[in-house]
Amino acid sequence: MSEAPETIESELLAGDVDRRGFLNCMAWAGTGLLWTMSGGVPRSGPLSGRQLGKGDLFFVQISDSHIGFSKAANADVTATMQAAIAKIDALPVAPAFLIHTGDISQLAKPSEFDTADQVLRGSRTKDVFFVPGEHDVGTDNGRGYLDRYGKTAQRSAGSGGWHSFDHSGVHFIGLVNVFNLKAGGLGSLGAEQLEWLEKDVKHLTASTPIVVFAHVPLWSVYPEWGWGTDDGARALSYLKKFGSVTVLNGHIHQTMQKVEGNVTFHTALSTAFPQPRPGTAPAPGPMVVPANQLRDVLGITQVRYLAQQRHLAIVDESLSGESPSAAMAAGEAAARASTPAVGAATGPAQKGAVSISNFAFTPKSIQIAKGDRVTWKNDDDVPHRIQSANEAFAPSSVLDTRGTYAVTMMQPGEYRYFCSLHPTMTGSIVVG
Ligand SMILES: [Cu+2]
Ligand SMILES: [Zn+2]
Repeated sequence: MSEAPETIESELLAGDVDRRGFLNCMAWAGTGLLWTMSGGVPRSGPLSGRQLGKGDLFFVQISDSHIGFSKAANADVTATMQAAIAKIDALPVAPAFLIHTGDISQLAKPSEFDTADQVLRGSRTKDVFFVPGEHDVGTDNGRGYLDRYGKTAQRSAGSGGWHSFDHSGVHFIGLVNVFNLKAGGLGSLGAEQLEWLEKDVKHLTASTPIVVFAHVPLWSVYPEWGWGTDDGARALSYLKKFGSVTVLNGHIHQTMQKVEGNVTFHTALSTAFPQPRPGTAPAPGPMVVPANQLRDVLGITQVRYLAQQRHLAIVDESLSGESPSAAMAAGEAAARASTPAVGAATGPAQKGAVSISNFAFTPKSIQIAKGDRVTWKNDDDVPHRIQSANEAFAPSSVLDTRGTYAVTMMQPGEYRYFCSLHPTMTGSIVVG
């Protein structure tokens, strides 16, 4: 082989940008999709064998492994996580480190974290930086996660596992936005972490490139599905002075990019299963695609920092090398076709029974008499957790599919509750 060919950059068409200003992966081509910024215009195109120069940095983001998940959308999430690691190990240049942007596990079980760690240890790249997803902290308020991964946090401000580090002149900040979620809200960073962030970046010069990574998107991707962070804008306000800010997120299991001023916001593919594109299905959650297309919708994200240009280039790559578009469309169509019409559900509801399905409580408001029980049953493929908005009753454990929880209400009144993993899911109990 002679010298590396020029990178071909093709401008995205206006139609690839939706009304919120996100760029969707329409221009996927060849082995992957390169997102880059050039003269203020986002461009994309296939990545050629661009080599690392002196001072350049190369790292890889993986996300949403959901080890422990075993349903129709992917019966073997360990195998696909292994395939992602094999893909990384086969790259011509070894990454300096990996970043895992959360939902390592499905239910935060020690055995699930063990399996994930074992897969990661198999990689030639040994350094991995983590932030948790809501699945990693939902069961035990993050104790297991923090015991295991909190130690990698350098200069951590204590409780939450957020941290920062420097590499090749780039300042990395791992933020945690999956704790203490409030009814009706989205992801949340909280005052303590925001204060820490303000201090953390104060001493840096404006020319320092910043990479922020966190599980739930810091920007409002689709609040209707909880895809955003309540105080994300405040975090970004502390980063205004910097010439280059790149925000890497997971959680939504699909690639999306938005460029606003000097901030480039990007979400990664999952290694476990896809989720539908915003608004294309009745609810978020694991999406079944044709089995032979599963590896089109799972993948990794390569990030190169080119020191000369002070520029980050982001490349998404599916496990198969194919574009995810066709598989996504097939999965979304199947999800729409299999959704029963509203009200056509399961016959007359049992007294005091609340069904959790498609990320909603049905009925949303349930009427019972004093001394009666309310029983929730999770009919979703996704775990949920019932929490009273004002601590009127104890929270449930994390309810996996078909899991149930019941409380007996002794005092008349209206009791609001929500899912502490998906706080946009709210409901109420009216005790007469
Ligand atoms: Cu939930
Ligand atoms: Zn998540």
